[in-house]
Amino acid sequence: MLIDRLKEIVGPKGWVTDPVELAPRLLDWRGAVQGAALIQVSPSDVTQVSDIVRACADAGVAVVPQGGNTGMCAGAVPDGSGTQVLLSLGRMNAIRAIDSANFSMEVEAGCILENIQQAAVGAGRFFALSLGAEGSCQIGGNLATNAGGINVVKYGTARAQVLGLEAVLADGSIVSSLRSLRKDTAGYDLKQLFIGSEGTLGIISAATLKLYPDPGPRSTALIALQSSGQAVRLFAHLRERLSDSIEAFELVSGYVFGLVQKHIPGTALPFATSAPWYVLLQAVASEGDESLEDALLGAAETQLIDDAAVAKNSAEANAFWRMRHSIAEAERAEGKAQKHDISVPVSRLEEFLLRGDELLSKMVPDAQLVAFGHVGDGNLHYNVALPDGSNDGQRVTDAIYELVAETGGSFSAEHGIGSVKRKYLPRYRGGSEIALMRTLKRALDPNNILNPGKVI
Ligand code: FAD
Ligand code: 2HG
Ligand code: ZN
Repeated sequence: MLIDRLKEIVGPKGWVTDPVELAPRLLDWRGAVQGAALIQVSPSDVTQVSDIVRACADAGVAVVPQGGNTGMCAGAVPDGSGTQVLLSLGRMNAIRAIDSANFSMEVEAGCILENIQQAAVGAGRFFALSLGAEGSCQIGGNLATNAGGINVVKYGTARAQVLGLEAVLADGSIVSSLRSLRKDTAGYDLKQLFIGSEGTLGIISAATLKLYPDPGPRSTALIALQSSGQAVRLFAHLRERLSDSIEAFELVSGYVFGLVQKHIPGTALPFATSAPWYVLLQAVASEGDESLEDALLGAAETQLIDDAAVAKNSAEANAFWRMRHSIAEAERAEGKAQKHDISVPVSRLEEFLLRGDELLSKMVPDAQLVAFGHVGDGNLHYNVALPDGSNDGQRVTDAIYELVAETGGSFSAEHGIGSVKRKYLPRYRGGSEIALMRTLKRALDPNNILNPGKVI
């Protein structure tokens, strides 16, 4: 029987069937999608992952990989049938090696992102991926979703942090491309198949990550603005003056920071009066570039900013970032908003924001926009809280996604597709792209056992 075979593979510490213990693993982070599972298995090495997948393939049973379960699209939650196997990577959490001279690090898929960042710092290096869930999300989940976060404007998404990868295929075989090379054109770049595929093409078991030199001290500023369009113009202004020194450039509405102050203890804005919009930005000190303070003074002279607070020390900078990283939690505490993780070219962001305002005020005047995001990447969390009992959710989402398409954007910027956005993929990735995605899925997982019902 499959269940006995799985218990045998992982040993007594490696499985859970108790419903109480399983419960938090079967509900997605937003509390919107509830699943069920035959068993949760937690392998301790890649051979066990391979044996689990082979046993499931032989039995024709689906496998759902799960990291920290912080994903926003319910991709890591099994369906409600109770027949799927939940494969948790959490026990595979070793940082195997740091090669300081090569600026690289080899890690297992279940490593918590924050532990990777700290290990890099311990070796005098910097790992660039950073996001609000970093204390609990795992690198395997980050790579499987091609996570973005706050540092994309300078360093790129999760995909850009990977030199090599090891994955287990749908028949249980192991593909190892765990090289640590910056240049390697020997054949297809196979690791890219698995990055961003949300567990539907293979189970990521380990990765070689790219490290950077320690960027040194940063300047962090919180800036008050009258309009979201001002933020887009400020970004252009500062990027010209500070070039690649900008690590993060985040937009947050006054309403959203109000939610943070309401729900997250010990948070406060450093201004006497509140503003409709804020930008939180971080820049590294770069020789030859203007200082952040001087660039901000220049922006104030041209009325691009209303007020600004530059962090005087790391405690103040951390307090600003704590407010930013707590937004998702504060929004969840206030009640579920309709999420739209969208991106448009930065050059069309202001147009999108203006047209979005117009659309919402006509369509759902009682709705509350819950907007924030990574302006430097053209990625907004354009979330909408509808009044209790409203039936407008679907209509609003459809209209926003159409506007995104008209402004040259994507309806899924950094959270992936999971199960909740799957129905939109054929509309916005139609024709030849979706056909090629299906060809890849069929080739790599002909019996559809890897995370079925997700993405495609
Ligand atoms: P999970 O949620 O466990 O899984 C996500 C998907 O990856 C699922 O489809 C799962 O099946 C698959 N998967 C997981 N592990 C593996 C593996 N080893 N092999 C193959 N497939 C696997 N995302 C951003 O991009 N930017 C942000 O700024 C950001 N901020 C966040 C802030 C908060 C407070 C929260 C709760 C979430 C945030 N997220 C953000 C969303 C989320 O994508 C990330 O938290 C993270 O990348 C998910 O990692 P995880 O380990 O929790 O993955
Ligand atoms: C963030 O940027 C995350 O904080 C979460 O991507 C976005 O909760 C959201 O909508
Ligand atoms: Zn985000």
